Amino acid sequence: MACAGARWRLRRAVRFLGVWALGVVCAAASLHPVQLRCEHLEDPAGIDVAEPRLSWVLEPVDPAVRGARQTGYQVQVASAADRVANGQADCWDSGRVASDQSVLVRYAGQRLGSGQECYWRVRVWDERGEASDWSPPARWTMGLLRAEDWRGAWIGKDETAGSTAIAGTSWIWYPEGDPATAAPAEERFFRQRFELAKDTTVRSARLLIAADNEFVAYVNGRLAGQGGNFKVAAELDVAGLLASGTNVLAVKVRNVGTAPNPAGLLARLEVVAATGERAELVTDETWRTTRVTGTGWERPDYNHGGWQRARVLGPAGMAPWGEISGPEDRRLAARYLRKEFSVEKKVRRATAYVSGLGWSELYLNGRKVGDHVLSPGLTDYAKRVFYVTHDVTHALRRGNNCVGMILGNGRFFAPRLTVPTETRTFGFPKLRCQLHLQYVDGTEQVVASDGTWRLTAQGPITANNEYDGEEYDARRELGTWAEPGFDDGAWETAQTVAAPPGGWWRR
Ligand SMILES: [Ca+2]
Repeated sequence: MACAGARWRLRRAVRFLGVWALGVVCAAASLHPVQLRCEHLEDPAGIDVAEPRLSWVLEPVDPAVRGARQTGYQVQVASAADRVANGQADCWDSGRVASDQSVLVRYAGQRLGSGQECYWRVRVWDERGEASDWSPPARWTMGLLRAEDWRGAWIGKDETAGSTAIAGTSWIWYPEGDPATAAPAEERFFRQRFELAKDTTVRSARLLIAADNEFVAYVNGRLAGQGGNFKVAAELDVAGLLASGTNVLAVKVRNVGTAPNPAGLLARLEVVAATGERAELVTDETWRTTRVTGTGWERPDYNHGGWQRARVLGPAGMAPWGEISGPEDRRLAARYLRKEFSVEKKVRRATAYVSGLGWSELYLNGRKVGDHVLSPGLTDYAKRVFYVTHDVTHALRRGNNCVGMILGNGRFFAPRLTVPTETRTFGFPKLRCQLHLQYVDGTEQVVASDGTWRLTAQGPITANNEYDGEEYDARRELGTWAEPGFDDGAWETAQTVAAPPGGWWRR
C-alpha cells in the first residue's frame, strides 16, 4: 500500500508540473526572431541605400509545435547600442505592424547620414497574438552617401601605356599599281642586308613583323617565323639566328584573295648587343623585292642585285590597316602604397573606406584588414566603381600607425588588348581611401589618400592577373613595409591620378 500511495503522489506531482510548464509555454509566443540581416548581410558596414531592408528568420520556441506563424512585428532602430537596448528608438520605431512579412522590411525612420551607426532589434507576434521577446540587437553602419563625403584623392602610378615599337616603320610592297588599295592576289619576295659590327655578341634581337596577308620570314636562310595578322605585329626572337658581319632578312608575303586587294609588309628589327649597343632596321625603300624568284632566294649568299627597290606605301598607322598593335607585353608589377599617421587619443570607432582598382588588399600596422580576396568586386568601371568599408577600430594603436595597400590589376588594367580578342582596359591601378577616426572625446580625424603617400612598384609581385597568374619574386619582399617606422626613402611619391571613368559609388 505504501508503495501504491507513493506512486499516486508522484503521478499527481508530474501532472501538476506538466500543467505548470504548459502554462508558461502558452503565455509566450510560439516564435522568436533570429538571424537578423540588413540588406541580406549580418551586421554589415557601409550600407549606402537610404532605406535599408531588414530581415529575420522565425524560429519556433518548441520544434514540435505546428502551425506557428508571424502575425505582426515591431522593429526598433537606434543610434547607439544602449539606446536600442532600452527601447529608445531614436531613429525608427515601426510600432506593432500587423503583417507576416519577415523579409526585406524597408527602414522607414529618420533620414540616415553618411557613416551613421544603426542598432536594431525586432519582436514578433505569433498566430495567437502572443508577443515574442525582443531579439538581441544587430547593427549596420552607413557608407559614404554623397560624392563630397570622399576626401581622398585618386592616387597611383600611371605609366606610358602601350608599345611604340611599331612607330617609325613603313608599309612597303612591290612597285605595282596602288598596293594599298588593290594588289594582285599573289606572292611577293623581299630581302634586306644589314651589318653587325665584327665581334658583336647579340644579347637580344626581336623582329616585329606584320603583313597583309601572310608572311614567312627567314634570317640568314633559317626560318624565323610566320604569321598572318596585319592588325597585330608578330614578335619573333631572332637572337640565335644573327651573326656578326653581314646578315640577311628575307620575307615572302602572300596576298590572299580571288581579286586584287590591299597588300603590304611592315617590319622592325631591334638588336641589342652584349655591350648594350642597339641597332634597328625598318622596312623602307632600300629593301629589295621581286615577283618571281628561283630557289635559294632566302639564303644569305643569294644575289638579289636584279630585284627592284621596294615602294614605300606610307607610315605605320596608314589606311587601310590603321593602328597596329605591338606585342602585348603588358605585365605590370603590383603597386605598394603606404602612409603613416599618428593617433594621440583614445579611439571610439575607426572606419576605412577603400576603393583599390582593379583589386586591392588593405593593411593596417602590418596586418591585412578583413578576409576579402579579389576585392572590390568586378564591375564595368566605365559605369560604376565599388568601394569597401571596414571597421578598423581594433587595428589601430596609440602613437604611430601605418596604412598600407597592395594594388593589383584585376581587369581594370587588361593584360592584353587585342589577342585573342579585343579587351577593354581602364587605366593603371589606382586607389582612393580614407580612414575616419572618431575619438572618445567626440573629435574626428580623417586620413585620406593624397600625393603624400609613398609608392613602389618594386615589390615581390612582379606581375599579376587572374588568367595569367602571379609572378612572385621573394628576393624583392618588402618586410615591414606596412608598419610604422619602415624606411620608404627609396620609394616614390604617389601620383595624383584621374578618377576612374565610372562615377557611381556603391558598395
Ligand atoms: Ca590582302
